Amino acid sequence: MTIRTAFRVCPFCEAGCGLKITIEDDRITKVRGDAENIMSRGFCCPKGIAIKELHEDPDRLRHPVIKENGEFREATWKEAFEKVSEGLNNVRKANGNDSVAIYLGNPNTHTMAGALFLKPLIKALKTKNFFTASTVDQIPKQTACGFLYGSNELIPVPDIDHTDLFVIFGGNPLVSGGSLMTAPDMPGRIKKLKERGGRLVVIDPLRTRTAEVADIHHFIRSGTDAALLFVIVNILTNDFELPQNTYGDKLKNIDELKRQAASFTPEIVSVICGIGVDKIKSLASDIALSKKSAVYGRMGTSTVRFGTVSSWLIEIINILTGNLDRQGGTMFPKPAHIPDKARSRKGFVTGRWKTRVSGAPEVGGEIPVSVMAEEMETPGQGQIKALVTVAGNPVIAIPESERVDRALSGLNFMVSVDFYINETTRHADVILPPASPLCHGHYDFVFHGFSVRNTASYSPPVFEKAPDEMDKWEILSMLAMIAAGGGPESDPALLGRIMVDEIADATVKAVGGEASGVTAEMLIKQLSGESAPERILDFLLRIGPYGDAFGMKPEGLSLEKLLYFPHGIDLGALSPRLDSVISTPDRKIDLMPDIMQSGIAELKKAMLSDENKYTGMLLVGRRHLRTNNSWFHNLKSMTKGNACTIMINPEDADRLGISDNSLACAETETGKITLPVKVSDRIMPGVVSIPHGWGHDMKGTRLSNAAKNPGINTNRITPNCIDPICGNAVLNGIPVRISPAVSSK
Ligand SMILES: Nc1nc2c(c(=O)[nH]1)N[C@H]1C(S)=C(S)[C@@H](COP(=O)(O)OP(=O)(O)OC[C@H]3O[C@@H](n4cnc5c(=O)[nH]c(N)nc54)[C@H](O)[C@@H]3O)O[C@H]1N2
Ligand SMILES: Nc1nc2c(c(=O)[nH]1)N[C@H]1C(S)=C(S)[C@@H](COP(=O)(O)OP(=O)(O)OC[C@H]3O[C@@H](n4cnc5c(=O)[nH]c(N)nc54)[C@H](O)[C@@H]3O)O[C@H]1N2
Ligand code: SF4
Ligand SMILES: [Mo]
Repeated sequence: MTIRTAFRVCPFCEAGCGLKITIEDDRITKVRGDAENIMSRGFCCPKGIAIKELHEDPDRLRHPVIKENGEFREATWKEAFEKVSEGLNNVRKANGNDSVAIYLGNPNTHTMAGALFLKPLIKALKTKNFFTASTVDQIPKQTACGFLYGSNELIPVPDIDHTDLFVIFGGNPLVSGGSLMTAPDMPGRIKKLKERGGRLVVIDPLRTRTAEVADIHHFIRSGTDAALLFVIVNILTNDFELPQNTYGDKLKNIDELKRQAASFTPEIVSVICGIGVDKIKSLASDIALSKKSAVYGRMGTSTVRFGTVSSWLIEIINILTGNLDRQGGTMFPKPAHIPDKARSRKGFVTGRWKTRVSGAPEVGGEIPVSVMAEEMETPGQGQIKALVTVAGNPVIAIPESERVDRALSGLNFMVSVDFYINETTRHADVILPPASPLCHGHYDFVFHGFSVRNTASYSPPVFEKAPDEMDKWEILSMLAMIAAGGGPESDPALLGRIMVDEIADATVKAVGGEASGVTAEMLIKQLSGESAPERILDFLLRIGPYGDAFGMKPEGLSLEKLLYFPHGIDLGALSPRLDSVISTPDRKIDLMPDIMQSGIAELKKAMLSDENKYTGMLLVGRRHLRTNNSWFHNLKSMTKGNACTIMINPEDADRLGISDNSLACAETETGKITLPVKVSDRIMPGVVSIPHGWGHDMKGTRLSNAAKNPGINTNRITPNCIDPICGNAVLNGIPVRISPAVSSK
């Protein structure tokens, strides 16, 4: 028997914990947290351990499947790509480029293939109908940061390891692992924060696990954070002396900001958000008086009606207190693969085009998933008739999910890159499954950029894929080449070579062209790495800010060096770098971007005028430690102790005649669902909570374990409402009617 140990960064959430995997004769016998990993130091959660189950899950597709007479059958890759080529080309030829849409799901951000090989695919498709899970997630934060700092990629992260006061609005990092804040071992980090005398404040309508370990938890009525944040801005600008000269003359428009904030007083907003006047005042003064504070917001402040305004105000608070770009505040990481180059100063714009049916604005090149169904249903030039999905489950993930489901069933052609036949991919004509995550290497191109510490880490493949399997990057290359007019017989390695050539040419240009004595061939010859993603990574690391500059700085980073450090390389704490990254045309921060004005006007109408105030029940979502959006319910260990229930406060339950473990109905303008009740004082009165990602009872899927305990999809009743500034879906703070249901027993 041969026994070996492999180290692998977990690809399932943004924390990126190190895993230690023991393998005996090609079988995984143990998965544990890697005690030596420089970021996670042995921490991992049950999802990381479940990588073994995912690897071994018999339902996970090992071969492409093609639908024939309504049933999937196994096919060869050749057959599958021929069918894709024919399907996509027929639709495009007959209806134009926009008739083919693409939807990218969340796990793309967790693979090298997703980070590198989707861009060429999107470019080759030449479609305006480009959708991602960002518009049911973080796009408000990206939009706010885009307008403030000039790029939607410039999102500061809370420096949790050095702050004195960490304030979380609508995030539950103890369960989610943290989002747009890569900080594995959140329990350990919070413990350390407290040990050094720091404090954690959580604002959430649910007493979450994170709220439980907080020094202060405020229940907030969902959807009202924007008003509360405005009060804090009002108090900060009026009652406190703001730090002078922190940003030199970089800040613009503070007077207009003050003017807008003036309408929001603690007395008015207290009634709206449900937090007492004194508590609001002391929250504001704590933020103002702490030497170092980091205010942070996630899903609860993004996926709400005023998500962009809330996300913007969170940045504003960090700026007003001088905490943006300072240790212990919020900072911009410096990942190893992004060269320090002159940044574009074009600034950030949105709305370069509008969607065909309802005129929703483009943001960052994409359009909101909330309009996907209507763009499929509505006839006319540009109607979506074919869809490519990559690592996504929009039938579960997006509002008005039953309508999305119907819309997908009406398409002329659909291809999915996924290893499950789930609620979405069951509509596909062809499913192209990438090999198991353990068969490809991993470097976090996305989340090294949101890390609370600068680090770099590469995990080589743990297993070789079977000869008849394809890696995700190869599948995406094939799709890109097919979309670009190449045949189904293309060589997937070709695109990788082209991409390496392009980076080499740009690098040579940046050093002054071949006159400098450097040629593309010289650089390419020195690359190491077996696959295209590895070679691209090696290139980017070597020209990156810590790189070996192709031997000119021998102590610098390269792929080879990363391979020597299986537990990761520490590149140091975050340090101030606003000056070098800010990308606005005048290099200033406009505190009051014009685009916010319409949102503020709406906010005032909805919250400050009596006739528009909503006082009924509100619905919010939640996450469980043993879930990963919609796709972990097929793993047995992930469904233990984890149920799809509606959580309701005892006060509301009594008033409505609903008891624990009974069934209740939740009804919105979109639909009605019935689900088991959990009565709990963890949820505040007036708000109910239902987890998302469930609803695995649809015909035609191949999710045998998930189907045993299907739960119900909350997005069946999520109305199709968007944050008008960036088109993000409203998933929290939804008006809902709750009533007892007759038990079906
Ligand atoms: N275990 C697990 N981990 C995950 C995932 C998963 O499904 N399961 N999903 C991953 C993904 S894709 C993401 S984006 C991240 C999300 O990461 P987080 O945002 O940290 O996770 P959520 O649990 O969605 O936390 C949102 C919180 O906002 C609260 N909330 C709802 N409405 C409001 C409101 O109006 N105001 C305030 N202040 N709070 C509100 C909810 O009660 C909830 O506790 O998690 C990632 N990690
Ligand atoms: N009501 C409500 N709705 C929500 C949310 C909420 O909080 N409330 N959260 C929203 C958020 S934050 C998100 S990010 C979305 C998630 O929505 P999506 O990203 O659309 O869906 P997931 O459930 O993450 O499904 C991911 C799919 O990718 C596949 N997959 C996993 N790894 C790989 C891989 O390496 N390659 C390929 N090709 N496929 C892979 C899985 O099999 C699964 O089918 O849901 C959103 N929807
Ligand atoms: S916290 Fe996230 S990265 Fe860490 S083991 Fe769990 S799922 Fe994996
Ligand atoms: Mo997400």
